[in-house]
Amino acid sequence: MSKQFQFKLVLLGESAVGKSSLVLRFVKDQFDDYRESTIGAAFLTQTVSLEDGTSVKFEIWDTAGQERYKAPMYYRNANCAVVVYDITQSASLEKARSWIRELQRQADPSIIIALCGNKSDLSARRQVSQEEAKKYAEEEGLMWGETSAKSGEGVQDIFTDIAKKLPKSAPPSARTAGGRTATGARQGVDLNKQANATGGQGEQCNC
Ligand SMILES: Nc1nc2c(ncn2[C@@H]2O[C@H](COP(=O)(O)OP(=O)(O)OP(=O)(O)O)[C@@H](O)[C@H]2O)c(=O)[nH]1
Ligand SMILES: [Mg+2]
Repeated sequence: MSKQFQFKLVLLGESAVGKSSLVLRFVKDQFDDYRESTIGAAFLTQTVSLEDGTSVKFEIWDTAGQERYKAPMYYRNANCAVVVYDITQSASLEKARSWIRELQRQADPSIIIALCGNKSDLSARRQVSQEEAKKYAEEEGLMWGETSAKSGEGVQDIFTDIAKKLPKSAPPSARTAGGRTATGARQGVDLNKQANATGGQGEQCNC
């Protein structure tokens, strides 16, 4: 059996940039033109198989972009974050920058952050250039990519690139019980060593 690792991933970004649509494309390969705005957060899981024979199970927290639901608990202990903006709305990149600043200040220092420009199928209405977003991502040491939850373009790539980048093991000296390092950073949990894997597909949590 191939080795499977488990990581917590959080999606953040302004309302209507397409966070839930990205997750729906990634997990079920579907798209809805009319999606309800998320209330609280939704929890889903999806597994990515890598070429090296390992697989990564993402525990995904799809948060609500509306300000009234904002809560740091969703990014606390996250191993990775996908911060989404809409390429047709420059204000949504500003919101993404503010999320990134918050993650840099308050999230686990080892968190891997990917900046994701969604709705690439609407490039005729583009307000955020690839150059601008890429330059910012490079300056901040973030992964970056454009996606279209509608066409599916780039969606698998962004999650697979994150899966490849996540550390699959901690140095033995840094490893302590519960998958935490001495610095408190959460490492991947090797599911082959767990009696019961947690998390099911499509669970909804309005907490
Ligand atoms: N054209 C196009 N529309 C998209 C794309 N992704 C999402 N949408 C549309 O954008 C709207 C908002 O999408 P959601 O996925 O609900 O956005 P969200 O970021 O989850 O919003 P909140 O839950 O309120 O934070 C919906 O009408 C989607 O159909 C995309 O890649 N291209
Ligand atoms: Mg949503």
